[in-house]
Amino acid sequence: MNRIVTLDEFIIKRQKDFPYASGELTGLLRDIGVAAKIVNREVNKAGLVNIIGEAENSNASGDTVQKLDMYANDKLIECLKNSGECCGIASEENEDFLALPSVESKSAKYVVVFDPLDGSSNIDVNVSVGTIFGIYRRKSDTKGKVQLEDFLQKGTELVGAGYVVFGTSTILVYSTGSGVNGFTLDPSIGEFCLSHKDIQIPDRGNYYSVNQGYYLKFDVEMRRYIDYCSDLNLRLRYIGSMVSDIHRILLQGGIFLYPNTRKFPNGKLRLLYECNPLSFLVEQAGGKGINTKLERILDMQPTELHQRTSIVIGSPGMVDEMKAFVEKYSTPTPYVAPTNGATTS
Ligand code: P6P
Repeated sequence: MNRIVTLDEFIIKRQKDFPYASGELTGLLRDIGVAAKIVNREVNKAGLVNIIGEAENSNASGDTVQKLDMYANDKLIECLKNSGECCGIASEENEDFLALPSVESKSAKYVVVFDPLDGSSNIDVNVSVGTIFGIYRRKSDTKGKVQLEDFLQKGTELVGAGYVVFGTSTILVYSTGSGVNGFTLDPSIGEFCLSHKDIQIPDRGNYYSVNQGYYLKFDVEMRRYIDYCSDLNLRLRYIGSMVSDIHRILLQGGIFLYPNTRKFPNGKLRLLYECNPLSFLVEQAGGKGINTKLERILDMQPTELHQRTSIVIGSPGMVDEMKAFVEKYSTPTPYVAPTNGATTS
């Protein structure tokens, strides 16, 4: 039987691999691990405690906020204050970013973006949900307050990212830029234990993940690619919780698509705290994440906290294949001559 390696032990050991690491990121990751355990405790008994059901308010994106979302949001913020390594957070559940008070007059170097409970519409029907987080080094002067620019950073600037899937078991998967590792919570000892070492996404897989209900609202090239997946007899799996769909694809291969639709012309999913952290992880595991304009997700320059994007993410061989469909079938935007009388060369 393999020796148990806890998340804390792994984080500390990995810190030694970075000669200049001073422990701040270690403290931050441990805070997130604690928050995950606390949220797990409530998610596991959500059916028993009166925290299920729609809260009276909605979040910045206009989604109805489930009480468990708010609970998870509050716990993550509370835990991120512990080590004093985080100076600000941006959450799906908060309209604006939050500056966190300094602890023991530390000048914290990091900000954290997160979706506290992704796929929360699944809560009432006991289907898996998840937390997604991304960690950036702040850009603004550490002597001053955290600024919006600290959050509007490209995904390539992430120093760490991860997710927690609250499913048949609770698994925390993260990367700080040197590979992806997964830890399963052992409730009997209250520890996340290394269970998925150095995750590598297969080049291809038997799954494709898309909301088939919007098929007729997708652009033609997307519909052609989805037809192609169906022709290949790939299996359609779509949970309605991105983090759960991506977890399957990370382990078994496949492709997840949320293209633009008429209702969401720029895509529905959020760039900062859904697509960037998950694309960082998938790329670290050897996969790819692009938008339907074929731009690499991590290269996109965010312009607002709750910005949305289309996304196609997963096995590299399958993302490349989808790109070929877009290049072959997308109808180029018709050229409209300038009407100001200027001559076109
Ligand atoms: P739809 C959950 O609300 C979420 O943000 C993702 O986790 C999920 O993949 C997607 O939206 C589901 O959206 O429009 O298919 O219900």
